[in-house]
Amino acid sequence: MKASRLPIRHLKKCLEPQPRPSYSQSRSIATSLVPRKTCQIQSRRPLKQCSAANRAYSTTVPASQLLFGQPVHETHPHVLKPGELTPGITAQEYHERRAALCALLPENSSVILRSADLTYRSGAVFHAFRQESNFLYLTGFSEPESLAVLRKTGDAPDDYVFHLFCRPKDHQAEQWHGPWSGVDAARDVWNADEVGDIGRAVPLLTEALKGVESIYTDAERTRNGAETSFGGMLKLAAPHISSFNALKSHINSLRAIKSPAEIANMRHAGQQSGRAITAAMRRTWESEKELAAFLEYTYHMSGLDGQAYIPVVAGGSRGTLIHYTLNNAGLKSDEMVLVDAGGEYGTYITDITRTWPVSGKFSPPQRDLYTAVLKAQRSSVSLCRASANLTLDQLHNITERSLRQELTHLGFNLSGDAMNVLFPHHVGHYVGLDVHDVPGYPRNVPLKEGHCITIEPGVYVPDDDRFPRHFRGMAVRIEDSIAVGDDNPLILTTEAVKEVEDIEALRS
Ligand SMILES: [Mn+2]
Repeated sequence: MKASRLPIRHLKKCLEPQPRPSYSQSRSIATSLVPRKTCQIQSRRPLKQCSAANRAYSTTVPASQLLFGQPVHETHPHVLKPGELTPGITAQEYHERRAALCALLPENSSVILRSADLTYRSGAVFHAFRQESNFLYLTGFSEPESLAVLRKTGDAPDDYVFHLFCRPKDHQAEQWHGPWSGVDAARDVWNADEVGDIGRAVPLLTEALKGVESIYTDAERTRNGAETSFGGMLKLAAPHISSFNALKSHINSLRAIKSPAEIANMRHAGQQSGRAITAAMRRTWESEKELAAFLEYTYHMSGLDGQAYIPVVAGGSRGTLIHYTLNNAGLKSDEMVLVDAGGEYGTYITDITRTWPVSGKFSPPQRDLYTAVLKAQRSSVSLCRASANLTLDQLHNITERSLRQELTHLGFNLSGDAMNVLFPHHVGHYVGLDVHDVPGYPRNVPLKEGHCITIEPGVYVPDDDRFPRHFRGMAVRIEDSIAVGDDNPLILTTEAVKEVEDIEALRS
């Protein structure tokens, strides 16, 4: 992919300090701190814009002395390498994603992405902000109250204009709410071609959508029959457009296949999470809460962003409740504990489940049931390769057949709906930026290199007379996150041990 429409020397020329000094965060980022690769993307901007910017921003302030709404390399060199906008993902890769999306769309179309909203727990108490996943995937920009527009302008990979509208710097407001990045940084760090104050969204959108015939967006224009503020804004800005299309399936087809950098992030998340879970298995825990707290603490301390989702830490028969998340009961030494708890790194998640005996040693029935699930899990994991030419749905059926065979050997009567009772969920789902990634992307697609999925068979035995007494109330789930390879699966969570001998050896 060609990255540059403007030679570097032009960029450098337009970045030279100018005689009229004024405060600027942007020039020093571009000159002294953004690496060559990023500069190449910045040079996608036409020369006339550089010149215009040049007049407005003329003096340099080291970016490392500035505050942004999220880590940038200059302020957080321990988090981001030069050229990266989010951990592991470069500005170049974000540009390539935008270009790849625009290449899928017809002429004279535009993509509009609306950032996530800050949500409130009660009153003024807010939840941690998480950017809308497609917005994040295409921009790397993690702030609420933002709009991104991609305007396709031609057929070459570079032929699009990236507009990013966000909150302008406001020192008084930022004193209360914490820093945000501002309009200049949207251009100079996040490489938008056109930027503007989100407060002027209507005139900015009007300009951005000139000549556009169809819009691709998943932002709601109406809700419960009433127009949303986004819908109203679009009506004012582009009354001539009547062709609206869902964006999701187009982005899903890109997001479903992970790049090497994305897989590296997920491998890191899987490795650190796996190590934390193995460390947890070494110890005897008296309560679900302590075990959950240990994992969350260890994820943060090992450099991960934190937990990828509210974990399940379920002792004994609570493990039969698939989404048990109270995590507040005591643990008994003759029971197993089921832990579904993954960490997140660079906004990429890992999904992992292990089940082990609280005492560190399996009782004979615990060992039998555990081994049955492990055999089915291992054989399905080995099929996560393109050369097997299987879909997730087919893997589910294969896993169910192996479980059926194993459980029959253990004396289960599997007539009627027994398998649906014992194994009530699908064997897996896609993983990536989201735990259930690319929602709506079908599970009947043959798996290819770069698909990332989970394989997570489980058996949950209710207190029901038709099942052998010594298994009743037991729950076992074993889950790994896997990157599908051409001829081999890459198990992303392999550091979490799962063989019976390995689990028992942790306490000896
Ligand atoms: Mn899962």
